[in-house]
Amino acid sequence: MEQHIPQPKSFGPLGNLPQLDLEAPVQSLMRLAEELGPIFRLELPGGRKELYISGHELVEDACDETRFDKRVWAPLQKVRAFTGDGLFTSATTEPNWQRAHNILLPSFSQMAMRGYHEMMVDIAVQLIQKWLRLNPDESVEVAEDMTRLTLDTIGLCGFDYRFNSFYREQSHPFITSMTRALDEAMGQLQRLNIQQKLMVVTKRQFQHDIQAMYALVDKIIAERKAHGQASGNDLLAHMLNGRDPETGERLDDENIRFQIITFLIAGHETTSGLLSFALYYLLKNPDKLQKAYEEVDRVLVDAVPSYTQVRELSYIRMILNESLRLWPTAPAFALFAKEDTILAGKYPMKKGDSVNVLVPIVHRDKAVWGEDVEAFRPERFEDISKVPHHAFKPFGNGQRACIGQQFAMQEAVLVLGMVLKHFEIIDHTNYQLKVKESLTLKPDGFTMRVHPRSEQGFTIAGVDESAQPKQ
Ligand code: HEM
Ligand code: LEH
Repeated sequence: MEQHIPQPKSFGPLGNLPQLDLEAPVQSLMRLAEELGPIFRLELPGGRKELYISGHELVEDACDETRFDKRVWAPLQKVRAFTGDGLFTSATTEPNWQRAHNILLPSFSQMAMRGYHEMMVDIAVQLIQKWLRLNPDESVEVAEDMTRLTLDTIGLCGFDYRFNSFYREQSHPFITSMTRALDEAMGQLQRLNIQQKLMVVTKRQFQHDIQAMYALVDKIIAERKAHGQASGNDLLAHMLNGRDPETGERLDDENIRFQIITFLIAGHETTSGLLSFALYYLLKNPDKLQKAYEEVDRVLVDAVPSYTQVRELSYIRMILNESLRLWPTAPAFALFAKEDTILAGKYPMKKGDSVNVLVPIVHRDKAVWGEDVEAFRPERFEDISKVPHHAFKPFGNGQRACIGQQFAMQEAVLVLGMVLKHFEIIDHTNYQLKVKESLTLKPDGFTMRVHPRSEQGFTIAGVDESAQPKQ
């Protein structure tokens, strides 16, 4: 028997928009899921009808790749204005998706991570040095510094380009354009066509930002070509020189531009949010923080961590997974039915019909995670065989899952490990979590204090910690 799907009362051409906080659409959707249950429907401007799912059975079934595939849904269509048929915003059936996937996969293997290690350390040391030079009464803007770090890391590892964000008070101009363009892309989702047409200045700014992003990327490509296309062994070298092993084809120049913008966006926003949420949860859970200190003191015994030591930080990795459970920084993805089917044996779907997965609610499904879903408990990830993988989807699904997952985790473990090795972290404002939304999620207005932990005064890349002011 066909099942009823709840939908809140809708308001003419605005649909269900009045029920949503437009500054925080994902959190509005989370609230609706809590009220209406594991599946509900919304009507959005432009006559768009969307199904949102968040129960583990529905999500597990929709993740069956024989029947469902990634949908480049409305938010991604908007981002596509500047990432074109790059990996993140192309349909699986577009020729450049498979081509780029085949060419770039080796750049994200566990083997490749070893090659990025020195560069990741280079940028992490810049963060540590900046924090070591603070006075005791100064505080750190957590998400802002983490964004500096993750942008500089993908810039250096991916393209041998230094954004040098730690030497700038304001964001790098690429980030200013990128942030504004992403905000505008998300804003467009909430406007009626007529409103959109009238926003002439906004539209002009959007086009200006897109051109500014293209200009930086084209400069990076031109400089590499000028130094001999074959130089380097980074992502850009693989994009320029790689051939699809199945067909022998290369990526064309326009697609390389889209891929670079994709990697600059994807490569830093989410990882920066992850590190920020992890620090927030550690501040609020002193017993977990203590366990983390014990691990870094035991494993990180040298001035800078080795690749192998980073791999040994298993509790730090569990902390990051638990942070991704509570606040998956890429909070939603969409799937469509490849043929007529019945979702979880209950909900008939026609070929092309789609569902949007609300990841933060899937990650709070009590049926699989237990009653204490709101508690921050990294120990859930201790025994990998006990993790309900079908209900843990922070990196998406199947062949369209995040290609940068290993990269993100390697970087985040390294940085969180180094931060905890060097600093006592202090919740000087008794920060109350407020989640800011653009394409991704981050703690809003989150600051903390950091005090050097070392008594004996070890050195890191030339900075003597014993020279720091003592409390
Ligand atoms: C795709 C999450 C870091 C590059 C995805 C998807 C998710 C995700 C959920 C699937 C989106 C969808 O189905 O529509 C995350 C999270 C990260 C992270 C939570 C950090 C904590 C990274 C990094 C990179 C990256 C560091 C690159 C260096 C990509 C790309 C795709 C993708 C290129 C598209 C893959 C494809 O469809 O072929 N990511 N990501 N991500 N991510 Fe990430
Ligand atoms: O749900 C959203 N918008 C609604 C409309 C709203 C008014 C309810 C809709 O249906 O359009 C906003 C949700 C946006 C979530 C997109 C998450 C994608 C994040 C991926 C980041 C890219 N990345 C980074 C690293 N790897 C990939």
